Amino acid sequence: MALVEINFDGIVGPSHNYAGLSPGNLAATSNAGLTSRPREAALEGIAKMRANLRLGLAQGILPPHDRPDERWLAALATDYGAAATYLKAQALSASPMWAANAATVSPAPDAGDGKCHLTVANLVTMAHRSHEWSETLAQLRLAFADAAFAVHPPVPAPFGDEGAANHMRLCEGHGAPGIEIFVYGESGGPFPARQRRDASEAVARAHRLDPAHTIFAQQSVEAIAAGAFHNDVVAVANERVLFAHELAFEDKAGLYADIALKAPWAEIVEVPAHRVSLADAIQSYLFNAQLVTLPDGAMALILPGEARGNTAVWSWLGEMIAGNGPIRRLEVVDVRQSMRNGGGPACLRLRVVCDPATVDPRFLVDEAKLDRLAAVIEAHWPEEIAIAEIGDPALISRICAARRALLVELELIGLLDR
Ligand code: SUG
Repeated sequence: MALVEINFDGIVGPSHNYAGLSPGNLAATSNAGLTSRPREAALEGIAKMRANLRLGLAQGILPPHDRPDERWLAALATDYGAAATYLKAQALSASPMWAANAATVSPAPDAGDGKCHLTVANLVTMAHRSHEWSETLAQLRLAFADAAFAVHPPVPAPFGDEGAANHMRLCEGHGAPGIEIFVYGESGGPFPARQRRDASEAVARAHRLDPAHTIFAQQSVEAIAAGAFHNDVVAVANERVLFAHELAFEDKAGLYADIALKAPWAEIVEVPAHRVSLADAIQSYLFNAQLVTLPDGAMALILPGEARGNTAVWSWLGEMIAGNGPIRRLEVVDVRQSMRNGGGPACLRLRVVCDPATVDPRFLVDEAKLDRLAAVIEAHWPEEIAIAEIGDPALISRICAARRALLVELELIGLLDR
């Protein structure tokens, strides 16, 4: 079977809320305190997956984590009842929905041992995300238990690693060997740089990548300062195309020269800052689109509605499509609830290039399964969470029951006993 790209979307958990936990993520901090709509959020995610299936793309899921994370609170010698309010919020966050931060993935053709490698991200920079890794590891070990895969535990602290959001792959076709670009940050701006070069280098070594086909590039300090807390807010790659903002990288000329050397067939589609400012790129999440290859070979950009709502972005995209570039089609999806926490279409998915027959089928979906998941969400997910409700025991039991119902539907109830 040929290798195909499967997008594994994080299902938005029943505890989705706006606690404003991520400094440097402007959407999350500016929406802090809003009332969230978990049911709507999860159904928006299901609708996005359905739309992608209808485009002929392969689709998988990663279920929500156990929230509140009592294991983490126990390690802090407390529990949900007794914990300080900020710890409650950090223990309850539905942040595992952003599957692009679950792991870094190197497909088999790039690895020295011919396996598809996944390294779980440690997410150590943000407290509410620092405890995701253990359940992510448990899920990935189940989903990718086949000998075709090697699933690695996270790089140790303090070397921050935020997974595929800071990693891009260029190749002539998904199943062909490619070059892998790891984008790291250096401190300097007002916000934390979440991806450390040491972590990226450790992941590349663990994945047995050929240094001749690997690039480490620094994200621009200016982009981080403007609110690009991950590279995937200012750049995205698919097969031979890199789609990036002019100000995404600290040493753009050096990176482009390295790409020309290591991947001479690559095409760079750059959006100039005089057409789309960094602020517009970040507000609209233009680059947090899913750049995908459709079954007919054409490339499509799956954009959040906010990109259509931004005049500078939409007019640039209109001209791009009218021209003769490699990206031929625009698809717009509504993931507004996730966007308010700084998570666009690309944040919600982890790309894995593999033979689908080697993946545990419980992690793959078709439309019929999505219908069943939507029914569980309709029946169990809270309609709203007001920020003052975060300590409410009735809400907590509802959140736990909702997740349990979903795991039963997915036949993944074993995840409860991890
Ligand atoms: O890590 N938001 C996430 C958004 C992650 C987006 N992912 C990618 N760009 N790939 C983050 O900042 C906000 C949660 C809160 O504040 O409750 C949050 O964690």
